[in-house]
Amino acid sequence: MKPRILQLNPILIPAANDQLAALYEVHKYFEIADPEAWLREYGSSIEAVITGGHTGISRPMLEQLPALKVVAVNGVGTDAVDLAYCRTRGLPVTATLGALTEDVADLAIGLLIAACRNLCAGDRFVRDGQWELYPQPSAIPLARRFSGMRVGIVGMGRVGRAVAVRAAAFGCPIRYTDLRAMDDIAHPFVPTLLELAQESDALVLCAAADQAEGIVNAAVLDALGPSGFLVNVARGRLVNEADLAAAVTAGRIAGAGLDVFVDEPRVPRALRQSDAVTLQAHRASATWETRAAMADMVLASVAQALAGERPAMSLTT
Ligand code: 8YV
Repeated sequence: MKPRILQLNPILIPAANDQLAALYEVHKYFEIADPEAWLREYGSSIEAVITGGHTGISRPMLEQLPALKVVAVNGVGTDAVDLAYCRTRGLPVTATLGALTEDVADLAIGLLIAACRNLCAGDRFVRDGQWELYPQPSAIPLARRFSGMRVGIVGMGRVGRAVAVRAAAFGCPIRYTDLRAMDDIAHPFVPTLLELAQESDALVLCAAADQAEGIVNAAVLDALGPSGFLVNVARGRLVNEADLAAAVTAGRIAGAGLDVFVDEPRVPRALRQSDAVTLQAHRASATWETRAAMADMVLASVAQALAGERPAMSLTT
């Protein structure tokens, strides 16, 4: 009999789904009509869970899966999994470490350029036929230069470092904040987010959200100021969204580029209606190349755990 695995999030790589189906009895939780009844009946036989970084897995669900040998997160964020509880069970929680770094950093820079150069508003202006109606160059306000902007990176992990490399190539002075200064980073460390915001033209959020919620609040946004930009490719809950919406609406910051939100897929109306904000639907890792590499890591983690080995990408065992 094939081991039974539970998938909480779709994997978008057909070859990976074929491999999963060949090796395991795969149950797609998101397609089950009565998931609670299903869990009661089959929970005790599930040996592996595959989930997304944002989706994670709840503690009550983990408690209904006593035979579980691995939680394989198809992503790098593990803030939606109770790692401490998994440690007490000796349960490996794996992530796709390193697989999505480049894509997430690419999108961070893309969002920042889109926000400060008004790319999406410009696109809408042309697409809607407004250019023909208002052909004078004065019809569109001048934008803000990206090259040379003072970039403040919040969270100098893999993604933060990759953002720094890219921003440095645009001649941007870089500073960063994190839980502590890092010996192997030449850029100046700034101990508090508030000071970093004061010293930056753009704040780029690349931090894990395990220990931080609502850290970008009204005070930080006011420190960033009316010519400052915010980019978030990490987790929505790092930002106090009501404070951000108020700051954007009142012009207390210049704009934002956002890939992640507090309550996805719901995005506050004020952000959706603002031309100063460039929005994405949590797409930073969504390329064929990265998702294929992530799926390979997920498959490897499940195979290692079910073979009785410690998965190489385990964060808890
Ligand atoms: C993915 C993410 O979109 O890596 C993460 O933590 O949130 C994202 O890159 C998600 O995990 C895809 O399932």
